[in-house]
Amino acid sequence: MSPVPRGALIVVEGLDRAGKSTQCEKLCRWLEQEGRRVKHMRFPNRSTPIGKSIDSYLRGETQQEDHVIHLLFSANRWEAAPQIIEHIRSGTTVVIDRYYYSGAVYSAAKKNPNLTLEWAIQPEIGLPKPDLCIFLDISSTDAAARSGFGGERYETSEMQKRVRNLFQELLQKPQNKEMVAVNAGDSMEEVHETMRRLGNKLFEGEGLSKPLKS
Ligand code: T5A
Ligand code: NA
Repeated sequence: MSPVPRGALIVVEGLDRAGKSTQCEKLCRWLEQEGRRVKHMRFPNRSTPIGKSIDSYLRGETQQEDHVIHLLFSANRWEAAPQIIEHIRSGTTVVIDRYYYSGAVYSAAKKNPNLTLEWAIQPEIGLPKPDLCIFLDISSTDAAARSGFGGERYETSEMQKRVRNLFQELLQKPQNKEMVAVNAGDSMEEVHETMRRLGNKLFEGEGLSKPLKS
């Protein structure tokens, strides 16, 4: 009997209001229609004890030292890692709304001189590596045309500009070949179509015959 082919690990990243949640939903529905088993996850996962601390920090209800909150975001992924690995092993494709790319860039964007992009990526090393990371890129003008910023920490245009530059820096790194930028300023349907094309390319390619990397 041949083993069950593994699922894919697909991450959707981007700036606030880029349309990550909208596109993750659409992608999951399409994958299901294609007959694939799909698990939709998101980070931060605010439902665990660690996630609850992150949630109150994001709402501005509690303070955390920059490194501490960074490590909590990372721990929130590590606590889900065994589940991600098990889904993929058993043939389920996992679609994740934000992952360690957000983890690295939002912390590095704070301009704490002791918290560089290089430092920020260290605790993420060893987590399951995505087969595809779709970066939904949106200009501040296009983002401003969407509903206003919420009241959460990081939702300021100055922070978003730094976050965008750092995402661009990640895209250029040779070790991040799985990252693809998609213009999130297009219509929802156009963005979805581009993502379906990237999905098809992934499932038709050789990548999924190889084990999941970390
Ligand atoms: N964070 C996160 C860290 O600092 N470290 C970490 O490790 C992680 C994982 C929480 C915050 O935590 C930070 C980053 C964040 O600041 P969150 O809970 O994921 O992040 O919340 P957000 O990502 O901020 O959710 P957003 O509000 O940014 O929204 P989405 O998911 O990008 O966008 P979406 O789909 O909800 O759409 C936003 C609006 O735009 C419309 C939608 O209808 C909606 O109204 N829209 C479009 N309009 C026109 N054209 C399109 N193509 C559209 N697509 C969507
Ligand atoms: Na979202």
